[in-house]
Amino acid sequence: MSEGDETSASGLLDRRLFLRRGLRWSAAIAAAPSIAFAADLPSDPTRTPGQPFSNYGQPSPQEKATIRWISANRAVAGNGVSWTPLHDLEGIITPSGLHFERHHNGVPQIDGEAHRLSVHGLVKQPLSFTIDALKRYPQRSRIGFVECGGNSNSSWNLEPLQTRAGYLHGLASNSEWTGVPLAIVLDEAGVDPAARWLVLEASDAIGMNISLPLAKARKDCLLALYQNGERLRPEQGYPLRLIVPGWEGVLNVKWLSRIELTTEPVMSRNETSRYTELQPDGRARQFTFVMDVKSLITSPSPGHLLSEKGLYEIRGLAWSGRGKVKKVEVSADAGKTWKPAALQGPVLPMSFTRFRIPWRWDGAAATLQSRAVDETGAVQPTRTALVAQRGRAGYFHYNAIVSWQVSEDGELSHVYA
Ligand SMILES: Nc1nc2c(c(=O)[nH]1)N[C@H]1C(S)=C(S)[C@@H](COP(=O)(O)O)O[C@H]1N2
Ligand SMILES: [Mo]
Repeated sequence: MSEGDETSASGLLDRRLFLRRGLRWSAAIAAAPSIAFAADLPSDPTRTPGQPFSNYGQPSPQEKATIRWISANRAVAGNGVSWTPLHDLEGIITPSGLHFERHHNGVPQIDGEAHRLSVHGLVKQPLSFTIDALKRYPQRSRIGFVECGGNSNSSWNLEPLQTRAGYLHGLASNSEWTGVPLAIVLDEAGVDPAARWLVLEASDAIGMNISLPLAKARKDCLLALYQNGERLRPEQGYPLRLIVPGWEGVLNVKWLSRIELTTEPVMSRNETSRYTELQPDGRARQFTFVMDVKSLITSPSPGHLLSEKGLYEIRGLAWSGRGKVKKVEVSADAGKTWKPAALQGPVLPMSFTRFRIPWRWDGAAATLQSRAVDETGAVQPTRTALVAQRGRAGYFHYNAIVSWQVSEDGELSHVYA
């Protein structure tokens, strides 16, 4: 089927159909999902005043099922994750209260006034910054994702796990981060030409530490103070965290307190025993910093129900640690045929990108998939290709195509296709 065809055999429609023809959904579907304006609209329920003002707003109580899903490791206090409910969210910004969490030892309660960031090691002048001092430096904002290197790791399992899309792939969230470019602070301290690495260290109980190449630190990293316009949430690293665009979540050190310039990586737990894995040829993958191109359909997805045949908008998210998303294609027949989805702007580098495509469901069983391509030409692999390349010992960096099966009853489940 060519791109211009209105409907392919799998029911996917041209992504621009509605824009171009100015069609209304109700005109395009047999049974319109809307109901005509009727006389039985509820009457004005009350004339008494509503709720009072509040100092800090909360979601509607009716949305109480839109929550992070917590999987805590009971053996170590405060070690575990909570997942972003990607299947309930729209657009590209993750609300701060739903940003996924990965803590190794809980959320420390840090006094922002007493907190210091020290920069030392291979520098001309070791420096110590208060948060107030950092706030006086020039700041930048960037919208981008943080994704844990272990996101989606249950998909390495032999059987597909049945849960909501966000609880499979939601160790990834997207925010507007604002703070001081790390390069400015490094220049202030004067980096010794022998330095190649930064060792980052945090103020949580575990004293998390990890190494970052100097070139990346200078290129685009931010000492973030703000998230979605307000100061960082404690769970996201208040009062100061590092943002390392497009790279593994673990490098985005929260509660950041120390930066040491060195010639070599420190070889901490997070870059040796973790985030390192054996490949089929017996060699280990280490320092696999960049998060690869990835996408998934967030709606419809498991837990949603297609209540009747007819027209649906397939919606999803795509992102790449290498730059912008260039193309997302969608299949409704398990990958036999593909149709390009519309990318909703802004399409930003190293950020979630929202895609959409109309689909006419004929009531038969179908398998929905999305496949993203980034601006470097990297293509999201099939699960079979990823497992063939990486073997069965994989744990990190799972980015294969995700498949949702639609049953004749309109229920969705997770399958490997
Ligand atoms: N100090 C500190 N920084 C940390 C961690 C931590 O446990 N302690 N976890 C890391 C990991 S593994 C990830 S994936 C990201 C998660 O960031 P988030 O909790 O804001 O989503 O933070 C990183 N920074
Ligand atoms: Mo992580």
